[in-house]
Amino acid sequence: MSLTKKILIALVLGVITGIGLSLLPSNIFTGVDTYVLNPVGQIFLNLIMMIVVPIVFVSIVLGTAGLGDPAKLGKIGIRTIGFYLCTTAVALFIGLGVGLILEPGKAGTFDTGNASYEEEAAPPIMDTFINIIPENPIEAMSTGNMLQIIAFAVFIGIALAKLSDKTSGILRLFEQANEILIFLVNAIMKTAPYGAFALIASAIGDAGLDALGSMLMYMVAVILALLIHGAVTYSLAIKGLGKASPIKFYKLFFPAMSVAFSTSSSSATLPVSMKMAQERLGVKKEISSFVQPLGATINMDGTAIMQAVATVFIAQVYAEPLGISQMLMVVLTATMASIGTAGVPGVGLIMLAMVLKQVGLPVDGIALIIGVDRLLDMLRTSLNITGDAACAYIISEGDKRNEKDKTEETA
Ligand code: DAS
Repeated sequence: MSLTKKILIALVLGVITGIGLSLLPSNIFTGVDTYVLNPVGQIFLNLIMMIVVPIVFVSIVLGTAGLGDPAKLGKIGIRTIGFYLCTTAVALFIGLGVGLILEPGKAGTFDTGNASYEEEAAPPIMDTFINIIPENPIEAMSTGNMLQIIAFAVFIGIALAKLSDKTSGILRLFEQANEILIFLVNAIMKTAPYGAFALIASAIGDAGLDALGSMLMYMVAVILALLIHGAVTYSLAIKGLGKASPIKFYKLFFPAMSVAFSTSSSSATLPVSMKMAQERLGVKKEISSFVQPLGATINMDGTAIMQAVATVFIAQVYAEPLGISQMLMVVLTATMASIGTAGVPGVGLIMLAMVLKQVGLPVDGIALIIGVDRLLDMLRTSLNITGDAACAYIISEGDKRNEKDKTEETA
């Protein structure tokens, strides 16, 4: 049986188990979660988080060195960031539109009196740009600062490309390190069904059917917007720019989406999403190794959708309708906010506090949605990494067409 089928079955069984546990006395769920679900889920998470930093660093060094010409790297960088900013802005408009049409904040009564949320400070945007260059690359790796790891790896890769023959031994070392890491990804992926089962059962059991019921319209609005963005925006881009079948793209990339769903972490899914893009979608390694790690950090369209819907939902609950200028501010703030935060579980809520403050809405409103956020985080993280892979695929296919045209010209 394929890995995809095993993960799908594991997820279905996990949902059933989670619903079953939420119907039992809470102490039973607590016991099962503490001694079974959480340990299994956390071990799976730790296994893939263990290789994120080494695989991102090694892949980007090899990818950058493989591109050779820094000018080509610059071109790919501009196309990548352009694609990411455009799709995130589209995602935000879709989220705002669905929120305004479905009006989830008016679909029931919500207890705003006791709602309180202690916001965590998100990094100021300018600091994020300045701090992309690491003072201490080893500290960047030990703290998992993805943007700094990417920047350092790009410098090393450019140096290897420029020094070429003088450092061929080092390049070979990186290639062999990459082989080791790919072997480890394959081995760890065999545990994915168990991890997926445990994580989804724990998330559903923890949320409880009551929370799911009262927040149903909010969840429907977020899920609908996520589906529209995936089925329309990305499909049009894959078809129009990538000249490929979106259905085939999603079928081949699905295992990575399921790992993202299970882990709620773009960064943790990176080893698998790069493996699927390169081996199944045929994305050139040097492009995948640069575009996807960058995307896991700065491109979060699924998160942007949640933030747009949540902002409209909170505005409706507190009866503070959003004006056009406030909605444009949501688009700008949420697009910029996603750049500085790593792809880890729950980061979307940290950024949401920034967006709400920017448009003058009560941050305490986050307390209304936090109960179902982990389940939505699973779905939006799957969309986040799909956008990264779609971008890598489109840029890779364009690069292949350019090379083919050049070959035909010289022939
Ligand atoms: N879990 C985040 C990610 O890894 C997204 C989010 O929190 O919204 O992409």
